[in-house]
Amino acid sequence: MSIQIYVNGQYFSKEEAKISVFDHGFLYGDGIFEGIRAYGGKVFRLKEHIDRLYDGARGIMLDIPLTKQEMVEVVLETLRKNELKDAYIRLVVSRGTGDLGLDPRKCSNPTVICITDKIVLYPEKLYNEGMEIVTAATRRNRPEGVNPQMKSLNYLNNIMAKIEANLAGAPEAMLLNTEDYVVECTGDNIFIVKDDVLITPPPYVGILVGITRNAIIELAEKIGVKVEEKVFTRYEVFTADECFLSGTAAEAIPVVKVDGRLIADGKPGPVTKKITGAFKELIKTEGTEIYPK
Ligand code: PXG
Repeated sequence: MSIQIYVNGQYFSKEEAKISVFDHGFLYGDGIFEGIRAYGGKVFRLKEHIDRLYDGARGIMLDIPLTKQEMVEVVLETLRKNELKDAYIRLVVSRGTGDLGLDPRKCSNPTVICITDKIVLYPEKLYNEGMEIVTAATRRNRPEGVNPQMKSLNYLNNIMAKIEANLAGAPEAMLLNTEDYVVECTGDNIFIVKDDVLITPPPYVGILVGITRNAIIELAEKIGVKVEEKVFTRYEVFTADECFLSGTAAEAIPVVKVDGRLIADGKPGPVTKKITGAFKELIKTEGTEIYPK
């Protein structure tokens, strides 16, 4: 059976789900999106994802034609139509169909899309043994421009860094901001551990404030790991005791080598293991039921 995709209130097969070539999401990357996960029939932190979507819409002055509650229903209904319990969910809201000019006033109806599908993860080996990442020469775009806090459809900054990762044969690339501080990776937030303190960059340096990142900060505090949101440099990653990445797709994944430098002994560390384990428990217990009893 082909998957059913929500487009502006109707469901279409993968082959039939289409948008206009005049959609400004396509022409200009004018829009926003979300990547969400469902585990065992429960959608993880759905409210937080919907809130971030609507915050991004406010940032680009896009009026989403649905209430937040209606958007929640779109997500749940699309999952039900596809009979999914474990899934990756992609919400996209674009400016909609306009003319060839930039002016968003020419776009009267935003396009709303919800795609739900099975998830493809990093290979299991990377979770057990950790992965190797590289620093991209491409810098994270400045918050004064397209603020990284908005999950905008303009992902070229991240894609260019991803190409650098691909060229280096690494699954992820670490990005610095224009002040040389580490900010995040192309599709993941970054954490280091130094002297038993968990450190991650603060939002203002230019990161997507990850839903997974926030969950990990909460978990760490709960299990007695001290957390600090502060800036750090590439050198502090090389000399960290531990490093890991977080994201909806990747969950929490250890990093054991950066630009050829082993992190400590090159094995996933104890804090990383504790947090990864706690996160695996959290996703089992928490979430919005797709099929309420
Ligand atoms: N930073 C960036 C730039 C992201 O795009 C995260 C951090 C993690 O945020 P969450 O809320 O998911 O914990 C993301 C999320 C992919 C892919 O293919 C990843 C994301 C978006 C789209 C695709 O890996 N990112």
